[in-house]
Amino acid sequence: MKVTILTLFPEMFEPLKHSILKRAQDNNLIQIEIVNIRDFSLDKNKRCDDYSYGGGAGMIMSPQPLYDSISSVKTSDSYVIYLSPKGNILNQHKVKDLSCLKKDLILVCGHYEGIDERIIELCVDEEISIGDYILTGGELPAMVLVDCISRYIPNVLGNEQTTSEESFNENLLEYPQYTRPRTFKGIDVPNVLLNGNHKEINDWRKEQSIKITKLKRPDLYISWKKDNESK
Ligand code: 4FD
Repeated sequence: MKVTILTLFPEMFEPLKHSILKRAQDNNLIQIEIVNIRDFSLDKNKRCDDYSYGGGAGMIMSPQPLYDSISSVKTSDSYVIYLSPKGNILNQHKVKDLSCLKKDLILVCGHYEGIDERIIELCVDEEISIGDYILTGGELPAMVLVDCISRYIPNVLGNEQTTSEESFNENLLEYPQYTRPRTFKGIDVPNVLLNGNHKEINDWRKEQSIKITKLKRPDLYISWKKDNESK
């Protein structure tokens, strides 16, 4: 998979150079290219923002540098995503779809009060939001998107990928997990996890997942129940 990120703040993308995403790039499983929108500005001072027609507080990103930077990286395989609070809310199903169906993503990071609407009309295939809150820019959402999409690229995760997202776990929250020591600050690891009976352990974990989901995320619980009725 190839991901091209268009931004006015390329130095913000340092986190993608570490840990699992570093290894994924070193192994050519994912290619991440950061492009500075400012390099495309035809303005004599390289400005990329301007006042809002109609007035109002805040600056808007100008269409020219955005249009030219997108055009410079776009191919017939590109899927252009604009990270914005108005977008379709990201969830694990969407992540899976993007990772499996698209091989060339272009992520446009807005700043200030957003971008000129004509760029959305002309260039953007989909607007995505990572949740109902406002950030200072689309850079963190772009990194969130790259990170969660990468987990579905074969061989990016060392070993554990399959288990947590497999059928029965879909739409369920994770069960509680423990590691050594057996007792910590007076709290014991549940006995069922120590007896080596894998059927009992799996049953306990499933029961915990269902219980926690029902309690904390009734919306997910309903989706899980629906999915499991039709099977
Ligand atoms: N919830 C998100 C995305 C971007 C962002 C921006 C208009 C502000 C939150 C367009 C206004 C972009 C999100 C930049 N904040 N801030 O995914």
